[in-house]
Amino acid sequence: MQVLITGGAGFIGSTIARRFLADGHRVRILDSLETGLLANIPADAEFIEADIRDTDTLGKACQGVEVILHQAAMVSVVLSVAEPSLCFDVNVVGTQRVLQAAVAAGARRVVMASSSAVYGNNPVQPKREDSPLDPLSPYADSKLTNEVNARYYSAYHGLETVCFRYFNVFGPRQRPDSPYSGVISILALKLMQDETFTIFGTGEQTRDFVFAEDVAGAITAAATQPGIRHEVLNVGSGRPTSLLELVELAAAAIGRPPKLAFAEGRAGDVMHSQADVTGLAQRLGYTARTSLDVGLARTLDWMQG
Ligand code: UD2
Repeated sequence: MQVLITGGAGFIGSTIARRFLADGHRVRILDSLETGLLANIPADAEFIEADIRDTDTLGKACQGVEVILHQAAMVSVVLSVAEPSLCFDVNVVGTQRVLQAAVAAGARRVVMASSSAVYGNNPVQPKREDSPLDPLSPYADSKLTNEVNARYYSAYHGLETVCFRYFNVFGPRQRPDSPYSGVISILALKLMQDETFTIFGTGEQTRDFVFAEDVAGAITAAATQPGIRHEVLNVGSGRPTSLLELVELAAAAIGRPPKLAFAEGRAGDVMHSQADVTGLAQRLGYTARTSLDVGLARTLDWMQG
């Protein structure tokens, strides 16, 4: 089938692109290259450099497309707090345009990236899709609004929609070069360079780390499964790992003791985050398979070139 991946030059989008090409699908990528990289785009994919808010180009990019895998977004929570209007414009207006363009072009389905951020500081563990929501940033707010919009497009325009609440996604091609990069990419780089890794808080906070190729597997199921109208599903491993455990695993994989420093916890950091993944298994028959050890080893291999 022909798919369009918005944000396909990004870390997650380009992992999805590789998976769909390997499965024999035709892949078109639309990306502004704001945070995505040209080097991430597979040679066999068609590439259009544009922002999702550019309705004319978006409309053309949707022509002949059966399923849209919408990953483009402003992805930084911290940036969203500094620039809430820009976050709303890119994430909410941009996503509304993707949904509208999908309907106009006759696309069947949109699978889009939401976030565990919608749960905020809700202390319930693991988080179920029907757990209370507590969006605490413009970013979380934008992702929740997109879920509501997707439901509307499904109910009133017959567009099939799947919203995936990603937990902490990691893997090859994740950028370690910003202070807000995923913790695994930062930690791996520090260990490899024998530099000090700073733990914010006690290190006892837990996260649900899910390997990007498993996310691509879940997206494949979401794109191909018949009989979907509107779904909102967690995408995680279902397992909590503390930061201290993560450091130990990564250091063992690299074979060098870590140099650690501790600093005050980040403002707004949630203490524990774990996905209930039964929804994903029941609705789409998919469960993430890659263990943290294996995923870490593959990420480190990639970083070491
Ligand atoms: C993740 C998402 C974010 C949002 C949020 C919702 C990533 C990269 N970010 O943020 O987009 O969806 O979940 O809750 O997946 N840490 C350190 N040292 C470092 C960097 C991080 O100790 O150098 C800590 C950090 O304070 C946090 C944990 O590691 O406790 C994970 O940090 P993160 O930035 O990878 O992801 P998170 O969960 O804050």
